[in-house]
Amino acid sequence: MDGLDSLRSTWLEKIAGAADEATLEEFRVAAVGKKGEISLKMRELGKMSPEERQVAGPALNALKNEVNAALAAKKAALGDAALDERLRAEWLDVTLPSRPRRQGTIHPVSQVTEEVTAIFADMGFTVAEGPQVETDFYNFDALNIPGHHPARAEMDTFYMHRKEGDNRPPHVLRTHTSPVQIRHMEAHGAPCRVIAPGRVYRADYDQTHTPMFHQVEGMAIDTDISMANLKWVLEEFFTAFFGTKVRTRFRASHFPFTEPSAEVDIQCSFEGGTVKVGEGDGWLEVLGSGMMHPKVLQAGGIDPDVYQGFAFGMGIDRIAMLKYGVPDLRAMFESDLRWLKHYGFGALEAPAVHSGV
Ligand code: 2U9
Repeated sequence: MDGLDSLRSTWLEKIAGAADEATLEEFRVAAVGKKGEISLKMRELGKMSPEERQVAGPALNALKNEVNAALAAKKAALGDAALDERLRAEWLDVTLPSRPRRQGTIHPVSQVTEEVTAIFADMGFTVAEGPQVETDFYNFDALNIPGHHPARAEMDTFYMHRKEGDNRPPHVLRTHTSPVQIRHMEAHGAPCRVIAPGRVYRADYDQTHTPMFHQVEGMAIDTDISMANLKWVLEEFFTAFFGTKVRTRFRASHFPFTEPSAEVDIQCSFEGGTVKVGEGDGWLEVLGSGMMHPKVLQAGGIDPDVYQGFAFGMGIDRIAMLKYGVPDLRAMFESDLRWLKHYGFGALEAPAVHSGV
């Protein structure tokens, strides 16, 4: 049969030069597919004489086998090359350090709230929370601050808007966390030991006041509670909080919700413009306190003839500034990222009272 040699060399060359699997498939169809060049040649065998067929048949079969083998070999080679290319392109170094990600910090107020909570928890105090929008009953009346009392005006209260004709008593933004404790007494009764940390609001803005600030108040109610217990708890608290023995000084004072009442100073030194707590012979006022007024116990549903309690309140922001050297109260709540990066704590590096850091 004529032309088998050139057919062989044409197809073997084309197959060897196929750049990808799609081209190879085109060649397969054109060579050995149903209407391919070699298949058409095989059909010609029928028209031949038996002698001619005996020569041409095996030769064509051999050619077809050879082309099929070349196709298979090329297909495998192209597959290997494609895999090599993927492995090269998709290579990944899993040992590389990750890209830096912006991370937030723990605000000093959050940090100090955690510390305060941990210290009081050690002394058996639980944490209570309550609404920031309060009725004037819980914020004032229950705390022995009646309508005409100057403390209502003194506290620079934010009143919630009322529609005209709505004559319900006003809601206020709580001016202290004391209402939380009234609600706690109502719900749980006595005896109890509880602290109430949280946001409070007063319409006041200057170097040492922001309209929103943070307080922690606490109370302990039982049948044999006295000012002595109060003094011990507060000294224990300040000593743990500042990590050094801190003495306290009680000065007689007046609050509507406590009787007797005392303002509490902590021992400190003022040298070179810095305040150091727990040393020197200076005093710094940080806290108000006293024995809970019988009327306040009564408002919380507790019998003042059976129970007494001490109560105290202090500004979290102020003790945070003292402990961590924050100079300006107002910057605390400006959400300046540079300030937060400087004064904030890394989530994994925050000092913990229990780890002694
Ligand atoms: C109940 C009864 C009594 C909490 C108290 C103070 C005194 C006080 C101030 C400290 C600095 C507020 O953040 S501050 O401006 N607080 O002087 N707080 S006695 O007495 C209570 C609380 C709840 C039921």
